[in-house]
Amino acid sequence: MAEYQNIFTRIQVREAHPTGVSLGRDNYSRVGGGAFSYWLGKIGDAQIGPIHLGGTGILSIICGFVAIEIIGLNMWASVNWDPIQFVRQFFWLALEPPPARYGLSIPPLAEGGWWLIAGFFLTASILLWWFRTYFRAKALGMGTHIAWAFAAAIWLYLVLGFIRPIMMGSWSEAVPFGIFPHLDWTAAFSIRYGNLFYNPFHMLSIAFLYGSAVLFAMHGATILAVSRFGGDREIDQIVDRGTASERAAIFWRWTMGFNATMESIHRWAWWFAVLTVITGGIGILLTGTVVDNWYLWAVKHGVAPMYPVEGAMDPALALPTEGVEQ
Ligand code: 07D
Ligand code: 07D
Repeated sequence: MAEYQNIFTRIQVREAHPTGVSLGRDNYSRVGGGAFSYWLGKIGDAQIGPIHLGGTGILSIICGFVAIEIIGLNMWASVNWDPIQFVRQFFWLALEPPPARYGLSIPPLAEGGWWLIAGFFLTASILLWWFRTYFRAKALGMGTHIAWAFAAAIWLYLVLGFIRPIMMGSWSEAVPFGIFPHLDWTAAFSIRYGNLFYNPFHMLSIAFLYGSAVLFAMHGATILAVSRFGGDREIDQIVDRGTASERAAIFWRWTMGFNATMESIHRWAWWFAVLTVITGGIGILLTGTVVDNWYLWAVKHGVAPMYPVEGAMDPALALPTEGVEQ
């Protein structure tokens, strides 16, 4: 049976890859042909490697490894070094930040000291990886859009675990390491500060998050739909607008009256994704520092109604409706 193919479906070539343009002193990163994977070829390029690690890459991996070791060993110690319990309870295990009484001082290792050290190495690892995205892009003569989008995510990460705790004067404000413990922290944070839903920057962050999903779906679908006309060659379609780009544009004008362009859709996507974490970071930074209770803030600004002093009923206490199984 013939395999479904369009220009988008790549034929998997098995030979030494072309060396391409000269990269000057970075040419050495082209050494080796890498390996080929048939299955990776189904979801992306079949070629794996060669990978460029460089100084920042190696240091980043070492720091990341140290952070994961500290987190993992602390979690394992918390179940008395029982390997079975470590696996069974893994999702619930945590390495918690220091208790509030230590403020921003250095606590004993077992009372948050390890958390501080792990946080240091994780942050070093993430920042070193950032430099890698920046300098690898420069080496290829690319723009640095990826590095700046990553920087936006790092902004939220730093607000959550570093900047806001410092402004609040206590490491205890920061997020614990652990799968479910960090969800508990997220829920507790919302309740402690009067329901994050009323934080307008949380609202904005959600709008950009949902918007990112919608834009990604619209763009992915549009390009797939016109790839039979060469639409996946997006750059060709920008310089010399062809039938694919034309149809895609007409489709969106027909259905919603307006269309992005082959170029602008990528700016829409970039800004929506980046603004999710930028607005999110602003929202978290304001919480507890400028606004102590988002519900009361919303009442004050006419966003939410005040609960009636009397006559409000807890819905959980309402009598069961007839016919509804309890
Ligand atoms: C798909 C790219 C790949 C990345 C993956 C994540 C680790 C952690 C470490 C056991 C989309 C790799 C995971 C390296 C293992 C230890 C110590 C990205 C993709 C697959 N969260 N969060 C998850 C992180 C925060 C929240 C999952 C990190 C805030 C909610 C995963 C951070 C708040 C839910 C995870 C971080 C918050 C999750 C899947 C850092 C508010 C979920 C993530 C460094 C923003 C979901 C059990 C994913 C879940 C989930 C990682 C921060 C809320 C474990 C690394 C403090 C409500 N978070 N998170 O796919 O299933 O991302 O949790 O800031 O429901 Mg989280
Ligand atoms: C965490 C950026 C840092 C990540 C980095 C990655 C590694 C691993 C691994 C390679 C995610 C480092 C990576 C170390 C590498 C491998 C394998 C990005 C991060 C640098 N909320 N909420 C958001 C919704 C509620 C709460 C944002 C929805 C409740 C808190 C988002 C709902 C309560 C915080 C969002 C909802 C609550 C948030 C996150 C619905 C809980 C935040 C955006 C429908 C009961 C965060 C301003 C993001 C924020 C945040 C969505 C409900 C609490 C838009 C849809 C009311 C405390 N929430 N939320 O991209 O910015 O995160 O808030 O109910 O801190 Mg929320």
